[in-house]
Amino acid sequence: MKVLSGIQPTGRFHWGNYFGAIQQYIDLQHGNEAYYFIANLHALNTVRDPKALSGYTLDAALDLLALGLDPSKAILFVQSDVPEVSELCWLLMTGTPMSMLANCHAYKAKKEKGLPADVGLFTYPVLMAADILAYDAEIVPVGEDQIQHIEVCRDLAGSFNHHFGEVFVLPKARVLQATAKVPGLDGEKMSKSYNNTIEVFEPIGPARKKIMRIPTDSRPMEEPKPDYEGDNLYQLFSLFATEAQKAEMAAMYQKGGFGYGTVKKALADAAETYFAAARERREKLAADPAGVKEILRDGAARARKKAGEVLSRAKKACGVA
Ligand code: AQP
Repeated sequence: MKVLSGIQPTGRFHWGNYFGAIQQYIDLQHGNEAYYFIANLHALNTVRDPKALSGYTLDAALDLLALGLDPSKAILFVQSDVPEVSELCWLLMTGTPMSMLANCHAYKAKKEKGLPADVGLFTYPVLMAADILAYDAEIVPVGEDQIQHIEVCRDLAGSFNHHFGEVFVLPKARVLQATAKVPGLDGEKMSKSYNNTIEVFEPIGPARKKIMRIPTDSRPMEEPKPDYEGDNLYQLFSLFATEAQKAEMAAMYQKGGFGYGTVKKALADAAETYFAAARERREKLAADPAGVKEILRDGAARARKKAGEVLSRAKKACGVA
């Protein structure tokens, strides 16, 4: 299968990015033709500081490699290194109804809040469609928030195929039920814009402090808590725990007589252990930025080859080649 996904370098990756998307990238690099890119053109919609954007881009590559992305198995590259995608985006834009984009949630949310939105945000789903279609991707591993954009991609590809012949492969989203929407520290979706995240490689001290400050309900400690599955702390703990650890924690909630501090400490310990090896790998990788840039260059060359083929297929089909 051909697999593709992109992730924005708008800051450092958080637990939501990891469990919703990155973990899938790593699983799917085995036995598939996998393309993963750092979406710096999309990030330009929010990051307007050039130094920060290039810094986050390198950080994103370091994070992905440290977390287990293997460049001998998957193709890792930076979005702007494949200009064919921007050209393909134009071909798709010429047939995109305004109403379809006006309905997309990222744009709609800004409008509803009365915030000014630019054309980049409005057309974001078309660039995302080009990102996916350029590699004939069949599977797109993502979190729940991206399902709508993949539907837009399918609609645009279907409409292009209808007009010009079978050019594009229609992709499917791959969302893992258990981690489709990882909650943040406040129980809402974990998201940079809600300021409720814990970063994967956040220094241990500050990460622990954030965990210890997670708000909890005020039920007395003695009371059993049979509705533990809806508890934010329990949900976060489950991300890192084995089945046996989860069962033990569930039993504790059902029995009652504990303080939430116990759960917070268990969560902090589990998260620390979970990412310990990746943290070490990241330190080693960070000592060799030239090596990481070489991986990205090689990835871009391989990605351009595939994107070039698809672009020329699309251009021929619509009469501009
Ligand atoms: N909380 C989440 N649960 C599950 N999956 C998530 N993803 C993001 N947050 C969660 C998935 O991570 C991938 C990369 O997403 P992105 O590059 O679009 O990052 P993002 O969604 O912009 O991250 P934020 O923190 O939510 O940023 P803002 O606040 O700018 O929107 C995607 O597959 C996404 O589904």
